[in-house]
Amino acid sequence: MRRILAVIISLALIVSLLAGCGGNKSQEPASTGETAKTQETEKTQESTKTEETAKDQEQKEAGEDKPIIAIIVKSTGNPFMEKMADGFKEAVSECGGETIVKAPDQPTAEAQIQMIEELIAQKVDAIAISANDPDALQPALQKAMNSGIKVLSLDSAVKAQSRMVHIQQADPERIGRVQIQAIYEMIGGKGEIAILSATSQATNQNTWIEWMKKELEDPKYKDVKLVKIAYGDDLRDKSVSETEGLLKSFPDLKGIIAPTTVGIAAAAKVLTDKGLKGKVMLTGLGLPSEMAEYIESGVCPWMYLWNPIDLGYLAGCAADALVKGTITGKVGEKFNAGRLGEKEVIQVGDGTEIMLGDPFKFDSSNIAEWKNVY
Ligand code: RAM
Repeated sequence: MRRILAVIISLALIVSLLAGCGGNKSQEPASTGETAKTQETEKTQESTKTEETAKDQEQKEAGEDKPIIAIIVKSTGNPFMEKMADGFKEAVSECGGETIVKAPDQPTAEAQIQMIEELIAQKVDAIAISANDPDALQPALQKAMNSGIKVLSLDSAVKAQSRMVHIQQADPERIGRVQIQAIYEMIGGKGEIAILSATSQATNQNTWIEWMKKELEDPKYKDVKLVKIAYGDDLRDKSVSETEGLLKSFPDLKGIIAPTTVGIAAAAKVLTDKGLKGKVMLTGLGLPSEMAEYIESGVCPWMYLWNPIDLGYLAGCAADALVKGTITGKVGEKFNAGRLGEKEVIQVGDGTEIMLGDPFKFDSSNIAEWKNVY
């Protein structure tokens, strides 16, 4: 019986390796999201702590060593995070592993720390995290690494000392600068602008905002004034009230940049409801599925993003490569990221990263094509 079971497991393993990690389903550029168009995201059952522990036990008894790979997103109720987790599950499943998805109710470091502690106790093989606060997460993540868990961040980085590698969506300098260039063009080169961000501790938004400020130092922006950075915490209601607050406090406001998919959708709704289309311009980072109506109406003439499914998928492949020892997170290492092709670990600042691609511009000419993709 044991022998038959072993043969079945080996066959399943070979099939999954050919289909996923080992194979190369597509060579499409990651940032175009073309791959996601043709490929339905495979749904792996979300796992609870108890289910996984029982499964882990069963697998050990059967002599099978299936990697348990966890992802902690910023918070629940954010469609970008859901799509990212879908891509992650797809990759882990292709690689023959099991995924645990953890999503805190609120986008706080405290909630994420509690989840890291739970995953350490569960003895998972890897943890991928999108950070709500890089400083606060450091001790818990170091504890995880010291206990032998492979740790990586994606989307919103943790500190270089708290991870083995970070999965970067696109060059942060380009993401930051391009949003200032866009609002400058939209408001005709002068006037007050504001930023509606996510949480005040989010690594990714804060890095992009630093690059926005650097871009604003160019003398060409001498007539553009950044009046406020507001934080909607990636919560829909708070993002709505923060947008309303900006409009009230700055009656001459000409433009809003929201470098968060939750923020931009909330701001677009407020501007639409208040009839401010064309009076207060809007750009930033948005999901085509949530923003299509506002791009088509002209409330947000154009915006940027990358494929969140591919971002999660790349992190899932990288987590598997770390667990299997194909990579250790050192510069110059290469691995096969399934349908995204070969990827390389590069040095950025004091840590290493794996890059997905370029930010993609969505406007009225292409939004119809993308609104059903992600
Ligand atoms: C929100 C989150 C996420 C960010 C996107 C652009 O969904 O803050 O971290 O990458 O926006």
